[in-house]
Amino acid sequence: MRSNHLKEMCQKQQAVVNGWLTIPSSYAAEVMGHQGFDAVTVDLQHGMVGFEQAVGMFQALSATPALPLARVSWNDPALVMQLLDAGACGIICPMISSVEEARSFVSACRYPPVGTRSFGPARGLLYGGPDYFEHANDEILTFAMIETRQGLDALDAILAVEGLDGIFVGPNDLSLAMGKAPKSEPDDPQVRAAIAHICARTRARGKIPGIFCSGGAAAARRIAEGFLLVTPGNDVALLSQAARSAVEATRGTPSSAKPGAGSGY
Ligand code: 3PY
Ligand code: MG
Repeated sequence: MRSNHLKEMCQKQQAVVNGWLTIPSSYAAEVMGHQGFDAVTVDLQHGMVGFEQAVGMFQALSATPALPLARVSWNDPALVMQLLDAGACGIICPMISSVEEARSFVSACRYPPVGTRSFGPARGLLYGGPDYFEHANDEILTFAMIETRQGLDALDAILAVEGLDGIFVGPNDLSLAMGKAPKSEPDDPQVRAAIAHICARTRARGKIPGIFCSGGAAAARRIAEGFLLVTPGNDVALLSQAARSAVEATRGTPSSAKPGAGSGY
C-alpha cells in the first residue's frame, strides 16, 4: 500500500502542512494538491462538497504529491467507510465529545477484528495498491476533533482510545463551546489556554496534535507551539485574499470587498 508519509513526518516531529478544500471542484483540488501541501483535506462538513464530488476531488489529488484526507460531516460510520473506500488516507471527525464517540469513529476506520469497517475498498485498491487490506489498519489516520465542552473535559480518556492517531482542534467551535464568539485565531485567554492544553496532552500521549488556522503566519505560530498538523486557512480564504489583493494592487486603493466575503471560516 502507498505509504502514509504523514505518519512518518509526525514521528520525526516534522509538521504536516494540510490544505483544506471547500469548493466542490476536482480542478481546484488538483491545483491545491500541486502547491506543496503534504496533505489536502476535502471538507464534507462545512464545505460545499457532497460524496460524489469528493470522489472526483480525491481522483484529482491522486495525481499530486499531497495525501488526500477528508473531514466527515458527522460521526457517521456509513460516510466514514464510504470516504475511506473512495481513497481517503485519513479521516477528521468533528464534534467528538466522549470516549464512546471516539471508539465508534475509530472502529469505523479499522477492519475486523480491530474494528467494524466493512470490506470493499474500491478506490483504496486503485490509489492505495493491491495490498491495501493488509496495511489499511496501520496506514489510515484517524483524527478526533475536540471542539465541544464535553470533548475538552473527556480529552484524556479520548486520547487513550486505541487506534486514535491524533486530535484536530476546531478553534471556532471550541470558542463557542467556551461561551465566546467563534474565531479561527482565538484571542480569548481561556480558549488559548484550552488549545495549549489540548496540544500538550496530545503530545504527551505520543499522538498528533492538529489544528485549523486562520492563515500561513498563524499556522507557523501553531507549529512553534508544538502542533504537528496545521491547516493554513481554507481554499475560499486563500482565493479571496489573493483576489482582493490583486484588485487592490490594480486600483492602488483599498478593496471594496463585501465584509465577510473572504473569511471562508
Ligand atoms: C472549527 O474551527 O470549529 C472548525 O471546525 C474548523 O473548520
Ligand atoms: Mg468545527
